[in-house]
Amino acid sequence: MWEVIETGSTNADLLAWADSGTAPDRSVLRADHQTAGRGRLDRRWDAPRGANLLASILFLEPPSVPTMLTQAVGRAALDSIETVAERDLTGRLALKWPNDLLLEGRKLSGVLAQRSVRTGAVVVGLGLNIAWAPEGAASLQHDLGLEVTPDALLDELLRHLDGLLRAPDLMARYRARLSTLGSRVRVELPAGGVLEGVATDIDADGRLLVDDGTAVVALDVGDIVHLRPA
Ligand code: BT5
Repeated sequence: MWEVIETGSTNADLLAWADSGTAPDRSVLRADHQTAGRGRLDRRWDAPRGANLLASILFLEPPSVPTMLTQAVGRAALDSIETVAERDLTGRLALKWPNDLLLEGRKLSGVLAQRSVRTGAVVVGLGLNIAWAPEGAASLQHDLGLEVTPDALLDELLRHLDGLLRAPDLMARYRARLSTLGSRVRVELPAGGVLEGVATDIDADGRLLVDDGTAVVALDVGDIVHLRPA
Protein backbone atom coordinates (compact mmCIF):
# COMPACT_ATOMS: atom_id res chain seq x y z
CA MET A 1 0.00 0.00 0.00
CA TRP A 2 1.22 3.49 -0.85
CA GLU A 3 0.16 6.73 0.77
CA VAL A 4 0.61 10.23 -0.54
CA ILE A 5 -0.05 13.56 1.11
CA GLU A 6 -1.48 15.20 -1.97
CA THR A 7 -2.14 14.28 -5.57
CA GLY A 8 -4.54 15.11 -8.38
CA SER A 9 -6.47 11.84 -8.35
CA THR A 10 -5.48 8.44 -6.91
CA ASN A 11 -7.30 6.76 -9.80
CA ALA A 12 -5.31 8.71 -12.39
CA ASP A 13 -2.02 7.97 -10.59
CA LEU A 14 -2.68 4.27 -10.34
CA LEU A 15 -3.76 4.04 -13.98
CA ALA A 16 -0.57 5.81 -15.08
CA TRP A 17 1.49 3.51 -12.89
CA ALA A 18 -0.27 0.44 -14.33
CA ASP A 19 0.46 1.71 -17.83
CA SER A 20 4.16 2.00 -16.98
CA GLY A 21 4.15 -1.78 -16.43
CA THR A 22 5.80 -1.64 -13.01
CA ALA A 23 2.80 -1.64 -10.66
CA PRO A 24 2.12 -4.88 -8.78
CA ASP A 25 -1.36 -6.36 -8.90
CA ARG A 26 -3.62 -5.16 -6.08
CA SER A 27 -1.51 -2.06 -5.47
CA VAL A 28 -3.40 0.35 -3.23
CA LEU A 29 -2.90 4.10 -3.22
CA ARG A 30 -4.37 6.36 -0.56
CA ALA A 31 -4.19 10.16 -0.53
CA ASP A 32 -4.79 12.66 2.25
CA HIS A 33 -5.87 15.17 -0.34
CA GLN A 34 -6.88 15.22 -4.01
CA THR A 35 -6.78 18.39 -6.05
CA ALA A 36 -8.70 16.85 -8.98
CA GLY A 37 -10.75 14.04 -7.40
CA ARG A 38 -12.97 12.48 -10.02
CA GLY A 39 -16.53 11.27 -9.89
CA ARG A 40 -18.27 9.40 -12.67
CA LEU A 41 -19.18 11.09 -15.96
CA ASP A 42 -16.51 13.77 -15.43
CA ARG A 43 -17.95 14.99 -12.15
CA ARG A 44 -15.84 16.00 -9.17
CA TRP A 45 -15.27 14.29 -5.86
CA ASP A 46 -14.57 16.72 -3.03
CA ALA A 47 -12.98 16.32 0.38
CA PRO A 48 -10.95 18.63 2.58
CA ARG A 49 -7.37 17.63 3.37
CA GLY A 50 -7.11 14.62 5.69
CA ALA A 51 -10.84 14.38 6.40
CA ASN A 52 -12.02 11.37 4.41
CA LEU A 53 -10.94 8.08 2.89
CA LEU A 54 -9.70 8.53 -0.70
CA ALA A 55 -8.13 5.42 -2.16
CA SER A 56 -7.74 3.32 -5.30
CA ILE A 57 -7.00 -0.36 -5.89
CA LEU A 58 -5.40 -1.82 -9.01
CA PHE A 59 -6.54 -5.06 -10.64
CA LEU A 60 -4.07 -6.01 -13.36
CA GLU A 61 -6.13 -8.93 -14.61
CA PRO A 62 -9.76 -8.05 -14.05
CA PRO A 63 -12.38 -10.78 -14.34
CA SER A 64 -14.47 -11.06 -17.50
CA VAL A 65 -17.28 -9.25 -15.68
CA PRO A 66 -15.42 -6.31 -14.09
CA THR A 67 -18.56 -5.06 -12.32
CA MET A 68 -17.94 -7.78 -9.75
CA LEU A 69 -14.93 -5.74 -8.62
CA THR A 70 -16.97 -2.62 -7.99
CA GLN A 71 -19.71 -4.63 -6.30
CA ALA A 72 -17.10 -6.19 -4.03
CA VAL A 73 -15.55 -2.81 -3.17
CA GLY A 74 -18.97 -1.32 -2.39
CA ARG A 75 -19.97 -4.22 -0.18
CA ALA A 76 -16.51 -4.24 1.48
CA ALA A 77 -16.93 -0.55 2.32
CA LEU A 78 -20.30 -1.29 3.90
CA ASP A 79 -18.87 -4.24 5.87
CA SER A 80 -15.88 -2.21 7.06
CA ILE A 81 -18.17 0.48 8.46
CA GLU A 82 -20.24 -2.09 10.36
CA THR A 83 -17.03 -3.63 11.73
CA VAL A 84 -15.80 -0.26 12.98
CA ALA A 85 -19.26 0.63 14.31
CA GLU A 86 -19.52 -2.81 15.95
CA ARG A 87 -23.15 -3.04 14.90
CA ASP A 88 -25.40 -4.14 12.09
CA LEU A 89 -26.68 -1.08 10.26
CA THR A 90 -29.27 -2.85 8.09
CA GLY A 91 -32.07 -0.45 7.32
CA ARG A 92 -29.79 2.58 7.68
CA LEU A 93 -26.77 1.76 5.54
CA ALA A 94 -27.38 0.45 2.02
CA LEU A 95 -25.90 0.19 -1.43
CA LYS A 96 -27.42 2.10 -4.29
CA TRP A 97 -26.87 0.77 -7.79
CA PRO A 98 -24.29 0.75 -9.15
CA ASN A 99 -21.96 1.35 -6.22
CA ASP A 100 -22.91 4.26 -3.99
CA LEU A 101 -23.24 3.77 -0.27
CA LEU A 102 -26.17 5.60 1.25
CA LEU A 103 -26.70 6.35 4.92
CA GLU A 104 -30.36 7.02 5.53
CA GLY A 105 -30.73 7.84 1.86
CA ARG A 106 -27.85 10.32 1.73
CA LYS A 107 -24.60 9.65 -0.11
CA LEU A 108 -21.78 8.47 2.14
CA SER A 109 -19.45 6.93 -0.41
CA GLY A 110 -18.92 6.65 -4.15
CA VAL A 111 -16.95 4.24 -6.32
CA LEU A 112 -15.32 5.00 -9.66
CA ALA A 113 -13.91 2.19 -11.83
CA GLN A 114 -11.68 3.05 -14.75
CA ARG A 115 -10.03 0.77 -17.29
CA SER A 116 -6.65 1.35 -18.87
CA VAL A 117 -7.04 1.40 -22.64
CA ARG A 118 -3.45 0.28 -23.00
CA THR A 119 -3.33 -2.71 -20.67
CA GLY A 120 -6.94 -3.54 -19.80
CA ALA A 121 -6.10 -3.17 -16.11
CA VAL A 122 -8.92 -1.82 -13.95
CA VAL A 123 -8.57 0.71 -11.14
CA VAL A 124 -11.37 0.95 -8.60
CA GLY A 125 -11.36 4.17 -6.58
CA LEU A 126 -13.43 4.91 -3.53
CA GLY A 127 -14.24 8.08 -1.65
CA LEU A 128 -15.85 7.61 1.76
CA ASN A 129 -16.87 10.49 3.99
CA ILE A 130 -15.45 10.17 7.48
CA ALA A 131 -15.19 13.65 8.97
CA TRP A 132 -16.71 15.84 6.26
CA ALA A 133 -19.55 15.70 3.77
CA PRO A 134 -20.93 18.26 1.37
CA GLU A 135 -24.41 19.67 1.91
CA GLY A 136 -27.01 16.92 1.66
CA ALA A 137 -24.51 14.06 1.99
CA ALA A 138 -23.59 11.92 5.02
CA SER A 139 -20.40 11.30 7.01
CA LEU A 140 -19.44 8.65 9.57
CA GLN A 141 -18.53 11.19 12.22
CA HIS A 142 -21.55 13.42 11.96
CA ASP A 143 -24.25 10.85 11.24
CA LEU A 144 -23.01 7.78 13.14
CA GLY A 145 -20.72 9.37 15.72
CA LEU A 146 -17.88 7.15 14.49
CA GLU A 147 -14.25 8.10 15.01
CA VAL A 148 -11.90 6.24 12.69
CA THR A 149 -8.83 7.25 10.71
CA PRO A 150 -8.84 6.83 6.92
CA ASP A 151 -5.96 4.37 7.32
CA ALA A 152 -7.74 2.16 9.81
CA LEU A 153 -10.93 2.15 7.76
CA LEU A 154 -8.99 1.24 4.61
CA ASP A 155 -7.32 -1.68 6.42
CA GLU A 156 -10.73 -3.04 7.38
CA LEU A 157 -12.08 -2.49 3.88
CA LEU A 158 -9.18 -4.37 2.27
CA ARG A 159 -9.60 -7.24 4.71
CA HIS A 160 -13.30 -7.55 3.81
CA LEU A 161 -12.50 -7.14 0.11
CA ASP A 162 -10.11 -10.10 0.17
CA GLY A 163 -12.83 -12.33 1.56
CA LEU A 164 -15.52 -11.06 -0.79
CA LEU A 165 -13.44 -11.58 -3.92
CA ARG A 166 -13.04 -15.22 -2.93
CA ALA A 167 -16.67 -15.66 -1.86
CA PRO A 168 -18.85 -17.80 -4.15
CA ASP A 169 -21.87 -15.74 -3.11
CA LEU A 170 -20.49 -12.25 -3.78
CA MET A 171 -23.47 -11.31 -5.98
CA ALA A 172 -25.92 -12.49 -3.29
CA ARG A 173 -24.12 -10.44 -0.65
CA TYR A 174 -24.13 -7.39 -2.88
CA ARG A 175 -27.84 -7.79 -3.64
CA ALA A 176 -28.70 -8.37 0.01
CA ARG A 177 -27.90 -4.73 0.83
CA LEU A 178 -28.89 -3.14 -2.48
CA SER A 179 -31.77 -0.83 -1.63
CA THR A 180 -32.33 -0.12 -5.31
CA LEU A 181 -34.01 -3.50 -5.85
CA GLY A 182 -37.77 -3.19 -5.61
CA SER A 183 -37.59 0.61 -5.59
CA ARG A 184 -39.31 2.93 -8.00
CA VAL A 185 -36.54 4.68 -9.83
CA ARG A 186 -36.06 7.51 -12.25
CA VAL A 187 -33.07 7.03 -14.48
CA GLU A 188 -31.33 9.73 -16.42
CA LEU A 189 -29.91 7.94 -19.41
CA PRO A 190 -26.37 8.92 -20.48
CA ALA A 191 -27.57 9.37 -24.04
CA GLY A 192 -30.26 11.75 -22.83
CA GLY A 193 -33.85 11.06 -21.84
CA VAL A 194 -35.40 9.70 -18.68
CA LEU A 195 -36.77 6.28 -17.81
CA GLU A 196 -39.12 5.68 -14.90
CA GLY A 197 -40.03 2.27 -13.52
CA VAL A 198 -39.37 -0.38 -10.90
CA ALA A 199 -35.85 -1.77 -10.47
CA THR A 200 -36.54 -5.49 -10.53
CA ASP A 201 -33.16 -7.19 -10.71
CA ILE A 202 -29.45 -7.15 -11.52
CA ASP A 203 -28.29 -9.39 -14.35
CA ALA A 204 -25.09 -11.47 -14.43
CA ASP A 205 -23.25 -8.56 -16.06
CA GLY A 206 -24.20 -6.22 -13.24
CA ARG A 207 -26.79 -4.33 -15.28
CA LEU A 208 -29.86 -2.97 -13.55
CA LEU A 209 -33.17 -4.24 -14.93
CA VAL A 210 -35.91 -1.62 -14.86
CA ASP A 211 -39.52 -2.42 -15.68
CA ASP A 212 -41.31 0.69 -16.93
CA GLY A 213 -44.65 -1.08 -17.37
CA THR A 214 -44.21 -1.80 -21.04
CA ALA A 215 -40.76 -3.38 -21.21
CA VAL A 216 -37.80 -4.40 -19.08
CA VAL A 217 -34.75 -2.30 -19.87
CA ALA A 218 -31.20 -3.34 -18.92
CA LEU A 219 -29.07 -0.38 -17.84
CA ASP A 220 -25.30 -0.32 -17.98
CA VAL A 221 -24.63 3.17 -16.77
CA GLY A 222 -27.13 5.67 -15.58
CA ASP A 223 -27.77 8.02 -12.77
CA ILE A 224 -30.71 6.80 -10.82
CA VAL A 225 -32.88 8.57 -8.32
CA HIS A 226 -34.75 6.37 -5.83
CA LEU A 227 -38.34 7.61 -5.80
CA ARG A 228 -40.19 5.50 -3.21
CA PRO A 229 -40.67 1.82 -2.43
CA ALA A 230 -42.70 0.09 -5.16
C1 BT5 B 1 -18.80 8.88 -7.49
O1 BT5 B 1 -19.09 9.65 -8.58
O2 BT5 B 1 -19.52 8.68 -6.56
C2 BT5 B 1 -17.38 8.27 -7.53
C3 BT5 B 1 -16.48 8.96 -6.56
C4 BT5 B 1 -15.11 8.30 -6.54
C5 BT5 B 1 -14.13 9.13 -5.77
C6 BT5 B 1 -12.83 8.39 -5.54
S1 BT5 B 1 -11.80 9.21 -4.41
C7 BT5 B 1 -10.49 8.17 -4.80
C8 BT5 B 1 -10.53 7.93 -6.29
N1 BT5 B 1 -9.78 8.94 -7.02
C9 BT5 B 1 -10.57 9.71 -7.76
O3 BT5 B 1 -10.20 10.68 -8.45
N2 BT5 B 1 -11.86 9.31 -7.63
C10 BT5 B 1 -11.96 8.15 -6.78
P1 BT5 B 1 -20.53 10.25 -8.88
O4 BT5 B 1 -21.58 9.21 -8.66
O5 BT5 B 1 -20.40 10.86 -10.21
O6 BT5 B 1 -20.74 11.34 -7.77
C11 BT5 B 1 -20.14 12.61 -7.91
C12 BT5 B 1 -21.10 13.62 -7.33
O7 BT5 B 1 -21.19 13.41 -5.92
C13 BT5 B 1 -20.64 15.06 -7.50
O8 BT5 B 1 -21.17 15.61 -8.66
C14 BT5 B 1 -21.17 15.76 -6.25
O9 BT5 B 1 -22.51 16.15 -6.47
C15 BT5 B 1 -21.21 14.64 -5.23
N3 BT5 B 1 -20.06 14.65 -4.31
C16 BT5 B 1 -18.83 15.18 -4.48
N4 BT5 B 1 -18.06 14.96 -3.41
C17 BT5 B 1 -18.84 14.26 -2.53
C18 BT5 B 1 -18.63 13.73 -1.24
N5 BT5 B 1 -17.48 13.84 -0.59
N6 BT5 B 1 -19.67 13.08 -0.65
C19 BT5 B 1 -20.87 12.96 -1.25
N7 BT5 B 1 -21.12 13.42 -2.47
C20 BT5 B 1 -20.13 14.07 -3.11
